[in-house]
Amino acid sequence: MKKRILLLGLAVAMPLFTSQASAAVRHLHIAATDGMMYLPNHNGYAPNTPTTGGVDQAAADYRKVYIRGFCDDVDGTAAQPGCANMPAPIIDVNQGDDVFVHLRNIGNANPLAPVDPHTIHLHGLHVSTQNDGFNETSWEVPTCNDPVLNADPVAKQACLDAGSDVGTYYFKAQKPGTYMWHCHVEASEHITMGMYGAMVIRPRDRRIQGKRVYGFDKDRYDREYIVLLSDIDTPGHDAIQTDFDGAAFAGLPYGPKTPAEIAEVESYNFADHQADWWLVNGRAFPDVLLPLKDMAACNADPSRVGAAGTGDFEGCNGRAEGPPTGMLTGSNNDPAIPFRGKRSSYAATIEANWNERVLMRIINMGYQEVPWHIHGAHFSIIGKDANPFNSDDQKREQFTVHVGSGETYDVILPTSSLARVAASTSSVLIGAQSILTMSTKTCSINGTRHIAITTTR
Ligand SMILES: [Cu+2]
Repeated sequence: MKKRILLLGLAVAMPLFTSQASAAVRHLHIAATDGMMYLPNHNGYAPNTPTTGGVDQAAADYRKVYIRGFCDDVDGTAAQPGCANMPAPIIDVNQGDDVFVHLRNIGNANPLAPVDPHTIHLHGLHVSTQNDGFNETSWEVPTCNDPVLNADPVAKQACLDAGSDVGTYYFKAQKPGTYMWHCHVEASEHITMGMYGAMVIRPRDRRIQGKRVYGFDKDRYDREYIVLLSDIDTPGHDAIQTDFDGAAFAGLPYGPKTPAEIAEVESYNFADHQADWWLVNGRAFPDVLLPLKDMAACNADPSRVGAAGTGDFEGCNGRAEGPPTGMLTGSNNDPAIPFRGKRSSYAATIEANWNERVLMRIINMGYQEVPWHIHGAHFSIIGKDANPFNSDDQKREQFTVHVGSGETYDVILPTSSLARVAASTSSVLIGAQSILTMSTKTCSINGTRHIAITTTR
């Protein structure tokens, strides 16, 4: 009898082990809504590193900005209006997976903002037109949370019962590499408002999964980081927050408003986008030095719902501390799913040991080309736009890569390339920690704003 039980146990355990490694059917639930984020108005606090400890953050040091975005809907019912995270959760799947992305449009927390449909465009994937998220040639997901339906509970319930606020996108994960995804409704508005995130497809072979970008020995890495670049034009965010209403904007508690600022909000045109903040993983310097906030805990906090009807409520992006987030339940990034290798996150501080290979998945969702530069080191570009470079190109070492809008680069930095770390032989440095910090700084050259991407350690 004992033998039979043991055999049964083996028969059950083996398929489970195999299925975890091979292709899977994944259901990812994502909600579209609004939120608030914080941009640092200062240059000042001590960075929160393992050696300096905490930070001193005052509310007055931040500019609160309205965003549109996405958040993890967990089981398709969990998300609440106002939970938007920027960037959006990472879609992280394996080659061969059948991926169903269920988009639920839960509407706005801010009653002043325009009510809009949303979509998901999987940038770089070879999907059908129907699955492309370009609403003019396919379809869009409306919300049941609009003023008309909210005034008619019976009609609202019928809308919810019919599932009118949910749409499902499907794709077969094919080419490994780094991608991005975003809403494609009124793209110039919805993207710049924050509706975008990173996407990763990992090579199929389970023996190398999580350790190789494309499945080859030459793209092996020890740690991986998302480097999602974007920019913000705050008057556009103020315009959407108040539905282009200058008087409502003047009433918001974000410092004095000049007549010119009020006029800009009233007449704002997204075609005139001119960034005034530049972000790495949703953060402007010096906030890139902070650990990420625990978005799930923040969104569950009932006290963050602000004054009703004003359009000014508490946001979850920025300022606070907590474990890295941006993970999407049901993906490889879901902590509940066993996964070999280091997971990606939107953490903006790279920590690595001597003699490791650090992968940066660089994604540009902004309007401007960004020269990404690492001080005191050379790196190799091992792939671009989900295509591996050939061996000779991969061996060529560079210290800057120019990342255009809508492009992705996979870059590997061997920490052994870092100057001055190698005070002695590598064996002496085992256990020592080198911290690379990604940050953006703006500067003015001949009256034009430029971005300097710098790394310090
Ligand atoms: Cu949208």
